[in-house]
Amino acid sequence: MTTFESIAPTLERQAIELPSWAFGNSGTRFKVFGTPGTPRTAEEKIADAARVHEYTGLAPSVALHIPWDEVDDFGALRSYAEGLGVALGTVNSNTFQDDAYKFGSLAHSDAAVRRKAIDHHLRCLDIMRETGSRDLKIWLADGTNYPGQDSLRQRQDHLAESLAEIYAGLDPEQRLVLEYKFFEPAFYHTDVPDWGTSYAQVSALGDQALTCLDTGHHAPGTNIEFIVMQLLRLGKLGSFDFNSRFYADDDLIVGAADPFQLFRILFEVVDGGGLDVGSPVQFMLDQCHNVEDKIPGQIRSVLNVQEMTARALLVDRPALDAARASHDVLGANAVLMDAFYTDVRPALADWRESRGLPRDPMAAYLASGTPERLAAERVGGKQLSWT
Ligand code: PSV
Ligand code: MN
Ligand code: MN
Repeated sequence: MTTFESIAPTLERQAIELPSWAFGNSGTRFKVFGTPGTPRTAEEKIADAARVHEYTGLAPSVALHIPWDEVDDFGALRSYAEGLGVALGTVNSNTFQDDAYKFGSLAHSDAAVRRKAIDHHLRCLDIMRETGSRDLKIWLADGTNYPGQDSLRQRQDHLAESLAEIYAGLDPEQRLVLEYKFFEPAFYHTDVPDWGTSYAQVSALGDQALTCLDTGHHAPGTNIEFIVMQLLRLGKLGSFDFNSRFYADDDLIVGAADPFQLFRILFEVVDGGGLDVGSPVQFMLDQCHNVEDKIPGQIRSVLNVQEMTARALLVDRPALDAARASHDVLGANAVLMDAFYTDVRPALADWRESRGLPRDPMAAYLASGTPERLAAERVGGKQLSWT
């Protein structure tokens, strides 16, 4: 039997990066609803992220999105964040909101558009030097809507050339992570639709280029944990964007739609060394809170990841190995399910308390008076949105 005490050191170093955009208003193409207390500046978003860390001890860094988090002085933003106990993390590029990118960005047929998109990424690398960030995360909206619209092959070649130029701009400690997504906003083809394409592209670049796996970016029924295993096995799993989905790229709270899937993913992470000291895997959330409050939404999210990580770590490894070796199919399955069905919440509450954190971070935050204070203070100015 695996004890909670034996898994505590691994839980202790768990870190989940929060996306700045989770604290802004968001919605669907039908409506973006405002929420009282929503940040109006990049600083206010970071302050909210720091609150999630203060209550959970799980979220020591916050990812930025450029230009959504554009400020005059990124060094000052870094000092501000550090003063609140969090670091600035992954920088996300954005080549999907500009008219110039109507037909693509890094994979566009026109060299002038590719130039503009490459320069944007090189500027992101400069920002990362000021913020102290390691990772440049690239998600591209590039693709086409109709068969024949553009050359699939040529776009892939252009993408490779563009990425090579960005890669050449990396400092030795910087990394490029290339995210894939099977559709949307393009509906016929997407230029980086799957892990294989991301893997092919980043492998051609070199060791500082890795793949980002967003859990919401797969077709229904995809065995995501298999992809996790394979990328870990190949040494190319750079980061996770955690969220959950019922239908498409829903960006709902991780572990909400399918906790068992999250468990299976984290079991493969544990198995593949993704939680070991020195692991290259960066754990991030990529979520939006359309109708629920944002800070509580992020608190719930990091706790969901922590709870499923604890369950995955509790798998009785010797018992599993023995069952597998003897081809005890149901026995092996039972070992996994026993861990999945273990309620780790009481042990986590005790452990949190022993580390000076609230037993119940959600209740503590809601009782703190902070939600009401933020709603009263943050009047005037323009609330920030996802876009
Ligand atoms: C768009 O699908 C997306 O949700 C990607 O997952 C990115 O990671 C995120 O936006 C931020 O650019
Ligand atoms: Mn993502
Ligand atoms: Mn997405």
